[in-house]
Order: sequence, then structure tokens, then C-alpha cells
Amino acid sequence: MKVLVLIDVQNDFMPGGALAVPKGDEIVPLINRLEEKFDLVIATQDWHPTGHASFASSHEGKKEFEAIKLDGLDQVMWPEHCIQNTQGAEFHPDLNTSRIEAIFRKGTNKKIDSYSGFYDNAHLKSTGLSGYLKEKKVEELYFAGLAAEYCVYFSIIDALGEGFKSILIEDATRALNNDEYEKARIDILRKGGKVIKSTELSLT
Ligand code: VGL
Ligand code: ZN
Repeated sequence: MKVLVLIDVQNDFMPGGALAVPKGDEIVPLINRLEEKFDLVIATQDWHPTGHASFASSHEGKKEFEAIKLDGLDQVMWPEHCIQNTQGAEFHPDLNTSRIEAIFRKGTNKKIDSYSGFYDNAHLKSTGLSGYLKEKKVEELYFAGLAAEYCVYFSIIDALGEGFKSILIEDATRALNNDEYEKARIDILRKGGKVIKSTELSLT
């Protein structure tokens, strides 16, 4: 069974949103078309409480996009984004959500950030996504969504670590920073993942 994993296709990551990914909205019509080609579609949602530790506003004197150490881990100081039950945390209004069978929320612990849909950044807590997929005997995951070098990249690295064949559909993602994405892309390939274009998708 081939599964499409949609990472954080949320308003705050779209142009005009709190943590806008340039051209992030361009992927939505493509994702809607891709959904029809998969047996199972699941999604993640960045879902932070107010005062989340990843927000610059939660730390005296820290600036947005500055990198700090938080409990020994590298942490970017983000603008406030994807706050639970706000419009910014909702999926893009044009995303077809009817085929999404399960949504895994992450970043819900105020003290720890979670880029990956599988684990928080310190690998302390699982979202249950790996167990869900393993119970369904899923072997192959196709990834799309935002942002390419953060939540999409870390989700793919964790997926590979969990033993899933992992394929990034490159035209169905956008990066905050294209140079950083290039490094992430190389690392995905080095760790055994694949990067394809949606036109190369052959689903049997
Ligand atoms: C993301 C930064 C902070 C993402 C989430 O979805 O890529 N990036 N939280
Ligand atoms: Zn976040």
C-alpha cells in the first residue's frame, strides 16, 4: 500500500501567514490531484499551545529566526505560528481534506518543538504515526507539504529510521530557504530516501 503523507499544509505556512513559506500555496492544487492516486492519505498538523518554547516571543530578548540552544538542542526562534484552534493552524482552505483518514498533531508540548510527524526534536515522545502505519503494514511513504527543509525533511529522516521506504515528491513541497533545502535533499538521498517529481510517479 502506498501512502501520501501531507506535512503541515496549514495557513500559517502560506504566503501571508505567520511563518510564510515562499510560494507555499502553489503546492495545494498539485496535492489535491496527487491524493487521488494513493490508497491512503494522512496528514500532520503543527499544533502549538500559546507561549510555545519555539516562539521568539516566549524568550526575553530573543529575535525571530535567531538560533539558540534549548535544553541542549539547536532551536530556531520562530514567529508565533500554528497556535491551537486558530485560523493559522487550519489547513489551507483549498486543500481537499475529505480523503485524509488520520491527522497527527505535533508540537503540542509547550516545552519541546517537533518538526517531524513521528517524534519531537529530542525524540522523547512519539506521535503514534509509526505504529499506525506499521499496524496497516505500510512500507512506502510519499511526502509532500511544508516546509521542505524543516518538517518535511525531519519527517523523512524519521521515516527512514523507522524502516519505511521514503520518497519526497519535490514539486509538492516548498522551502523557507532553498540553500538549506539543498543540504536537506542531499542528506535524504545519503540516508536512502528518494526524491522524485510528481510526473515520475508510477503507482501500481
Ligand atoms: C515548521 C518551523 C516551525 C514546518 C513547523 O512545518 O516546517 N517549521 N514549525
Ligand atoms: Zn512549529
